[in-house]
Amino acid sequence: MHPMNRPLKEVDPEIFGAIEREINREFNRLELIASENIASRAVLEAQGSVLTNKYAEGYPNARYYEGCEYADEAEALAIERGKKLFKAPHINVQPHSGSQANMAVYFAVLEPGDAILGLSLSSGGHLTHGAKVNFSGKLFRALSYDVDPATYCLNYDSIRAIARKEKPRLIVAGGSAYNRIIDFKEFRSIADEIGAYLVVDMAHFGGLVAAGIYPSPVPYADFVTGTTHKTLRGPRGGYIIATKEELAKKVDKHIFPGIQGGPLIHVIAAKAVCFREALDPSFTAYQKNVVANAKTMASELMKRGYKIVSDGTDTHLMLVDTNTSKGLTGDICAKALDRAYITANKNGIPFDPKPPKVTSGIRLGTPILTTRGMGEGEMKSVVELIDRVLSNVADEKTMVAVENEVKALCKRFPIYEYLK
Ligand code: DSN
Repeated sequence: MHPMNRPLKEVDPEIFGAIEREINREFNRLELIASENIASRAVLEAQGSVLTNKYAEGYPNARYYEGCEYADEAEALAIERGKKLFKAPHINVQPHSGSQANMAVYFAVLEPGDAILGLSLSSGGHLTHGAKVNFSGKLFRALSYDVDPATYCLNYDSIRAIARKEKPRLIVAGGSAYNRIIDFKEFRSIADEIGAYLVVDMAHFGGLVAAGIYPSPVPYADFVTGTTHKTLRGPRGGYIIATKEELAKKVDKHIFPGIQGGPLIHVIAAKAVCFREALDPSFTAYQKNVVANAKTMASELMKRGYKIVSDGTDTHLMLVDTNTSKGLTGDICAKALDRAYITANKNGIPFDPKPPKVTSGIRLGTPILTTRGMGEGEMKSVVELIDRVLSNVADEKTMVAVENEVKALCKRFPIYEYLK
């Protein structure tokens, strides 16, 4: 047999071991990172396929390489299903990530130095919405809006006032830690008033939109960008929806050849699988449970005296103000939880005085626990475990006890059995 047939275990025991350990980590821990999910076996199979071998620069039926007929099949299916899922006239499934999706959109319609207006990082925006350390803040004149200091929700009057004064060429709605329904119609009216493009980054809530349980930005935005690996539960990657024909052409050119070369056809095939799974009615039921679980988690935390930013959630995620609730930084809380096998991330809260590596809060999300099949009863148990850890962050005995309870809970809701 050709030596290329040797299994990973034999060829590279170190990488094989790291993957085995990651499987065990995912199996045995409560993953509450709001931007993560567990991709299906079908998604993983497509992503781990020989399609990784193929160069297919260009788009279906218009490639710069020969031998692309099966790559075309995969990408055409991803496009067809993506359009159906989001009721969109055009979707580009080639962005390697959400950041690259946003970059291609900006490059398609802006010149360096143009002004963009997005949600500030500390109010829940993403790096690519104009953060100083990001290309978006370096190449463009980045302006930001914050959440309202009283409600911690978006205040459209104040966004409109900034837009009128600064006249950005492009407005971005959406974010990574904002968990309330966004009024896209209102954003459209603000953008129209000043002749700006409207981009909605639905990387986080795209799965909820696909399931029809969060308003779709597609009827309002010029571009909608997103990722396939978060609530959508597919492979790691991005996509761009363009709602007007001339913008579709521009953005396609700016993905390839603008900022990317060969598309990751194996990932695009996995995106097609993800869209197919998301078109199934069971996906709507899943997303309903994701949001119901997040609401239960938020209200149970509040019952125990925790301050949740904006006092609840409409989505899959919430921000816990750990400083107000417990006098603890987000960093200390996230580390203590991880020690007890509960994985979350520290996260700045709106107007956070603490730096991003410390923060005053943590972000919690329910996509993974829900994929595992957990429901209301389990959310209550998880909150009880979180509370025990955060009330005893320096007590190793508590950590061991919680770790054991987490492992027992995870055993009742197994994942990836076929890999064991
Ligand atoms: N890094 C992602 C998140 O965790 O929300 C945003 O893309």
